[in-house]
Amino acid sequence: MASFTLPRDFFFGAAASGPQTEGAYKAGGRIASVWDLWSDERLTDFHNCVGSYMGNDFYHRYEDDLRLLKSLGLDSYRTSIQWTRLVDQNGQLNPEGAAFYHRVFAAAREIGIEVFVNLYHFDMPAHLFLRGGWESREVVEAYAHYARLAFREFGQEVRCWFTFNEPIVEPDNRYRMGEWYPFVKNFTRGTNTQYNISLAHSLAVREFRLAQAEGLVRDNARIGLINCFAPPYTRENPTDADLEALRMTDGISNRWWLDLVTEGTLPADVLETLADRGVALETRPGDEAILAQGTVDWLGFNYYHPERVQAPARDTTEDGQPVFADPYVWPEAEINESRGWEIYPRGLYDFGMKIKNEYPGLEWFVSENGMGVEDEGKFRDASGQIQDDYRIDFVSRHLAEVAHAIEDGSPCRGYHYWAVIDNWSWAHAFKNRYGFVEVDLEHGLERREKKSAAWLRQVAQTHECKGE
Ligand code: BGP
Repeated sequence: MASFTLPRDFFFGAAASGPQTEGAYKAGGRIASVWDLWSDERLTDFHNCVGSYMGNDFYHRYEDDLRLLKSLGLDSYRTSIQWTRLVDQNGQLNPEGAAFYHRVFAAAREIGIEVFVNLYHFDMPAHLFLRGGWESREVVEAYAHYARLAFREFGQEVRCWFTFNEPIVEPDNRYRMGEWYPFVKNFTRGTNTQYNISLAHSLAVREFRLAQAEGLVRDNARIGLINCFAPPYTRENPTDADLEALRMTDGISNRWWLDLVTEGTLPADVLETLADRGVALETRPGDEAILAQGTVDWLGFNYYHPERVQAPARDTTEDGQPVFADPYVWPEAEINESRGWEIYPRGLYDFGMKIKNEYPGLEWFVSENGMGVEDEGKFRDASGQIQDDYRIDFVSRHLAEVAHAIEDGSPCRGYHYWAVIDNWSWAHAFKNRYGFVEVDLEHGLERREKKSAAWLRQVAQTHECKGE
């Protein structure tokens, strides 16, 4: 394991989301989400046919789970409000849903865990999805309305707010690559959903500032955006075409959001290339003024893997969709075989330097980082405990890069590990486990510490790791 020392005033916590933990999908007036729709229609798409219904039962166990996080030395917990739980079919506040989140926030406050609240984690209400989802301006307005209700309902209880988790993922997975329901493979439709999500984000920031100006949100509250800004790389000795692939990959996945949240604009060079390549954005008069309100107070960076690209073998697909880059497999890449993702801790340092140099003054934190491993049962020792030394190695190496970035002047304020307690993960369900704490599906979802939990406790409490 790697050694490092982190600042004293650096927060250390856990990240999760409502739809991946809560379960109780019909309790307390919750309405169906797009994930329930997909699960109802094609349950076999989900690993072991485990659909979106169960989470890890946080809905019933939140007090115990929060105590468990506290006992691990953690000081903060990011989760998301489920739009489907807080707001009913008619766009009105669901009092039972609101009461649940009030209880969760109160329980966290009581034991000294700060809650970070995200408003959207890929979980659109099904009825809005069926009315066009992110392709519809009506849905953009509905999201802004939901955000307004949330800020006003919990504004005195929450200090750290986020509009979206990984806003690039639904455009990519649902509309460009066709991997998630409704399995569309259309670059232009994907880019228009990305554009509409950018408007939705900006409208939510405006709602936040309005509520704060009215005294309904705490003065010291902050709003941010969380994204997986996968640092882009290309091959050594790149050609001009490789560099062009890098520019557009970085432009669409990273600079799009970074410019939006720091300048309130979208990158002109990217918009120009998209227009040249026939990707027509459905803009309306007044959009620029909306986007201008999308600047935030800080950023969350979800980091799992870098993005390596090279010049595409062809410029368009058979059906005429533009191709801007092909994946590049770095011969020296270290791969997490369970997930197929490259392990490259240095990406955290590189991102830290990019922020320091290109977006000076912008504070950030690692909002997700973690290692998902399939079939962890095979690592149990005689006592039944999972011996996950690989997780200690993974996290310590990433934290060493965070410490290095901070030493070199990047304003990184904290670290949240993804899924300290195992949870449900979209179509992969419970295939890859991320937790320092196991959730035993065979024994009533019982929580059991893995070997790495003791290591985490030590590091979270001391902000230090001495290595081996
Ligand atoms: C991030 C998401 C999380 C979580 C994580 C792990 O992109 O924000 O919701 O799922 O990835 O990925 P996966 O579950 O696909 O292995």
